[in-house]
Order: sequence, then structure tokens, then C-alpha cells
Amino acid sequence: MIKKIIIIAIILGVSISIIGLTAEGIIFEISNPDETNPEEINLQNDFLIPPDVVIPMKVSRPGCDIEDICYIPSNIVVEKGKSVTWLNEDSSFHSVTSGFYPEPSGLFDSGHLDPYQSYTLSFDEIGTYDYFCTLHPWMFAQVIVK
Ligand SMILES: [Cu+2]
Repeated sequence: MIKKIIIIAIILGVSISIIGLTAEGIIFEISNPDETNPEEINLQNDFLIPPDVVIPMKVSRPGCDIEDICYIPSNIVVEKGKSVTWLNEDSSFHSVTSGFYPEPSGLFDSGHLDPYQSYTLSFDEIGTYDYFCTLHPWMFAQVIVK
């Protein structure tokens, strides 16, 4: 009887030690700064610059145009010479393309923006710049330069 209890105690002790070592290993991996890859660092740096216009979630389906929230804000006013940065916060590709769907005017075009990719453009001439998404006809907005 005593032998059995001792054997069970030894098995339990060994098991607990193994679990403890594993848990320690996981914690070490998470908190080790050398494990962070360069891509993650770039993503974090992108967030330090707040975007002027956000492409929000779920705008790849029609409906955002009803509330005018395909690009937020849908009408941004900037001073001549200033830049505008767009950030794609959706999980789909989108674009910032001058003109009206389906005819790009050729003034500017971000190409397909990946999720969390940003696009910056400076506006050196006064005017109203209409733009749209080449992939989603309901997505359109304006930059007004004063
Ligand atoms: Cu789009």
C-alpha cells in the first residue's frame, strides 16, 4: 500500500515538473523581444502615424454608400501642399483611384491596397479631387484642397 502511494507521488511530481517547464518555455518565448520579426515592427510603426482617411471594415459589400462611410471621412478638406494618408483597415483589397467608376482620371492611383497598407499623397493644387475604388463601384469620396 505504502509502495503504491510512493509510486503515485513520484509520477505526480514528475508530471508537475514537466508542465512547469513547458509553461516556463511558453512565457519565455512570448516575452523575448528578439523573437519579434521585422514585419511586425513595421506594422507597429505604421500605427504611430494616424491616417487622415480610413477604409473601414466590411466595405467590400454594398451598403457603406448609403451612410457615406466607404471612406471615413468621405469629404476631407486639406490645405494646399499638405498630404493625405489613407489606411485600409478592411480585410479585403481596396484602392484610392482618381475619377469616377469605372473611369480613372489618371491623376493618382494607389493600386490594390492590402489589409493595413497605407497610401500617402500630397496635393499641391487647389481643387476638388473625386476618387473611387476600382474593385467596388459603390466606394467613392472626395479630397477638397483649399
Ligand atoms: Cu474597395
